[in-house]
Amino acid sequence: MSETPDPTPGPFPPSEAFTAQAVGQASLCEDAGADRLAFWAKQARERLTWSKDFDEVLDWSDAPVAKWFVGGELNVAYNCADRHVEAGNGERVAIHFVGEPGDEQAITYADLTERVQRAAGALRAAGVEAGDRVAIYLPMIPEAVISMLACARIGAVHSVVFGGFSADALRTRIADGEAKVVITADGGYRRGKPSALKPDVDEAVSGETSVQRVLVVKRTGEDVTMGDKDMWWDEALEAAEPVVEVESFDAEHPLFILYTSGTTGKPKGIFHTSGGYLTQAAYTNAVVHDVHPDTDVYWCTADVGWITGHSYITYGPLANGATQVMYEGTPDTPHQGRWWEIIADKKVSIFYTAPTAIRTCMKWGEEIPQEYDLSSIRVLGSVGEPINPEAWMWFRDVIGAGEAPIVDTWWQTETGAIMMSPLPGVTALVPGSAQAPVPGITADVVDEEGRSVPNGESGYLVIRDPWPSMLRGIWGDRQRYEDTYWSRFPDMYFAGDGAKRDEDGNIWVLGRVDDVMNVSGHRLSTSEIESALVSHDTVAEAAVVGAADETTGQAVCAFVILREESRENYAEDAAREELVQELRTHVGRQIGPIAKPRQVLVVDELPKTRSGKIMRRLLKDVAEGREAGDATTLADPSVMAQIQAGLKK
Ligand code: 6R9
Repeated sequence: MSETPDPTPGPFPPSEAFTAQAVGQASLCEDAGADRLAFWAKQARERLTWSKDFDEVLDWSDAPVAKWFVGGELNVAYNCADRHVEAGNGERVAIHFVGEPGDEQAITYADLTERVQRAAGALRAAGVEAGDRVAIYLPMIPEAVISMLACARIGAVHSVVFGGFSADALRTRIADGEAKVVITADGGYRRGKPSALKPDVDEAVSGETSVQRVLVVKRTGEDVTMGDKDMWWDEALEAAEPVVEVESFDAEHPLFILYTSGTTGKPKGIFHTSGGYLTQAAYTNAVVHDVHPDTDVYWCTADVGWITGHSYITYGPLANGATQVMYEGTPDTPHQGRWWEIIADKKVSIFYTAPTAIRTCMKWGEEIPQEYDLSSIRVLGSVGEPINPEAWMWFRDVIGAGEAPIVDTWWQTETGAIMMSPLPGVTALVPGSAQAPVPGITADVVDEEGRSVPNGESGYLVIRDPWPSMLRGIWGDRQRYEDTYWSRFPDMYFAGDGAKRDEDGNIWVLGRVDDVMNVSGHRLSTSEIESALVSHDTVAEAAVVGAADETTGQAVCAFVILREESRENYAEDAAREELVQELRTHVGRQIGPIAKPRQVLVVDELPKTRSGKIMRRLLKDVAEGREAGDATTLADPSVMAQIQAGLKK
């Protein structure tokens, strides 16, 4: 690296050697440019096995709900498991599982197929039929992937709920999707200790519920209470008749629901279907991550509870027949070199992670990864939030030996698969920018009126044409789907992100333009956390902002006003500090630990406009330690001075 940091490092063109072997070649862009629908039809036919070919590529007559590969039929689980065995690759490892305590499993495609068939049988025995919903609440263990594929095998719709979410969050997601069965575990390992999951499920399915059966994987062996609905996973699989037959489902058969934060308090059940989703997941995993299934070892560090885990652990890599690493725990257990140790041990060649993790590793120091042999690495990827050029350069220099291409992939739960990214064998890389839509996708940056902005200007990120893995809606709420994504600009999908087009035409995603925060690459809604805060007895009103944070990108900062009757009780510093800790824990319990505010500031007033809208922009200034900006539209302009004076006390 140079002595004085170059403000705009790069661009870095691919080496000739890399380009020569790359899966994604420049011809992709030409093909997609010449005939977009024919291009997608080709991807669908070449990458997937259909039991019945489709007769129409796209039906957009019910816009904005698309139908892709109309008339086609397939089985998603067969595409991710059985067919690789049939092709003679049954002995290839599908998943190298590494548990946090150090236990390992090498699961071949033959093993995976068998375990999925048995799990599908257990679901059937539990009364699950095609179209029924199954909630999956598991740690990062192979059963998470196996359960998802077991659902797909029999046409059931999975709804994976991140294991870090609370019982309350699980309950609302179960209720919204009316799940019939829950798949969970006694617990998982987290930071060197067993962390229980089953008690949260017990709470979530207590009282009135749609859930008829709970299947419990034994992972930690800790004591759990087994009630009437509960059955051990192993016993259920043992007793069940494996589902060996491969049933065909329509290309538009529902595959999963995944909840994500919106601008209102109620999480949105993003709904995806089969043929188009799997096509784009497989295609992007192949051409963006440059996966060569017979030689590469791929590792995506996401949790299956997020869309990244769905598309780039379960569906994309397994559809491609790749070998991947799956790791249960945190990067610093038992030591801060754990990830690099796994890379060296398993000879990981493609490593896909999040900027927040990269920045954390930077903080721990480059001596740690330098102790390990990372020479197997040849492609690096980033997802979840903008990656700052410093982190990009560190990632490439320290983890990628100064050579590995980095693919900065922009996409969303809603888009289902990668939408923008450089192609590692084609694009000259610009650190910090997702650069351009992948071939087949039409993204644009537009102004308030929906006109493309010229180079050098900023605007809103939109997608102009339907794409195969696009969401088909919000579960049970078509109107909300149309309002949220299709009302801001006519005939264009509005992603909720701001973006800039630089002088060379590269697109830089700037972050959300709505009330959604991005903490460590996880989406959180300000209003959801605000509702959690006001549900506490002492809180009258709350305002939450995402403040810039060096490691997590954004951090949750909350401003609360206490109820009249509580004020006196918390006038003293010590009592107030105790309350602040209690409120943090309260949010953690209501939503999940990731939503815990970094800071809770007790204030007497909140800055509001005359129409009563909280001016979060001003609170953000305070949370980020700046002098508050223009406060002239406040109903009471002295409020900001009061807040700042109060905080200095
Ligand atoms: C895959 C995923 C989506 C939001 C998205 C944007 C941000 C994701 C990004 C990025 C800049 C990238 N985001 N990738 N911003 N550069 N490469 O993260 O899905 O959890 O739904 O979040 O994340 O703000 O709108 P999801």
